[in-house]
Amino acid sequence: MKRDDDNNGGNGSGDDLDHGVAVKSRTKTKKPSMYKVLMLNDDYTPMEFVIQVLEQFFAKNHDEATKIMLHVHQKGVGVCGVFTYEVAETKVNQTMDLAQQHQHPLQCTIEKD
Ligand code: TYC
Repeated sequence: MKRDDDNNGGNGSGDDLDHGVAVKSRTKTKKPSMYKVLMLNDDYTPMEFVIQVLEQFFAKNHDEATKIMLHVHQKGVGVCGVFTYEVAETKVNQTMDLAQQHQHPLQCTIEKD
């Protein structure tokens, strides 16, 4: 999908309509960089806890959460979602805080997409 970034209403020329006066107004918008939240496998965190985290903080349904958890369990690492930096950071903190409260060693990290 093409974006009309130059805030001139999309006439494409960056100026006003054709009345002989060119008035440029251009405010460039930039798409934010996106970041993956990765979940790491360990030998101790219960599978059901990982599924609960994926449902609670990453808005996955039970089937999606189970699939991601099993992928991490088998491959060692998996993607929970892709977010702007602040959102990714919040989800990592929520996950690690809950894991710590339950004394599970679950780890997740952020990686630039
Ligand atoms: N390997 C864990 C177990 O067998 C389950 C697990 C899955 C742990 C994914 C962490 O990110 C994880 N109980």
